Amino acid sequence: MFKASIFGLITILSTPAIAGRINADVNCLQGAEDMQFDCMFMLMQDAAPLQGAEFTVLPQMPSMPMAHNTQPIPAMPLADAGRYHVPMVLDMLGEWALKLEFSAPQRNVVVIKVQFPADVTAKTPSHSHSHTNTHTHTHKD
Ligand SMILES: [Cu+2]
Repeated sequence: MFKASIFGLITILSTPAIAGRINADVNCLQGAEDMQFDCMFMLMQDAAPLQGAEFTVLPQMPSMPMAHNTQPIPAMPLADAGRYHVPMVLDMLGEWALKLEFSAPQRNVVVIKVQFPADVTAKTPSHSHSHTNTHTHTHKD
């Protein structure tokens, strides 16, 4: 028992610093076409802009899980640190959950709910478990 806890402590100390949760803000602007939106994601991790992230965005409608056949859209990094652009074409307005699936800097999933078109800015919910769709979105304007 004693040996086990010492081993555990050593393991924790020798593990490189574990990166914190990714916080995402999104601001979607009306694009040139009616149902086209230009979404700008601002990513933070460990209180710094997250650079070099690789992720896709899958728009889903929580109220109609099977109704929309959407595909993940790759995010393109912008010159500003921690900012990424994702062009999106939706086939319906309403509440969408944008599922960010990260492959770098580590595998991670973050979900942001956005109301199109009424509310074009949204933040990650303030608690974790962001890979589930059970949380509610609170606005912090
Ligand atoms: Cu729908």
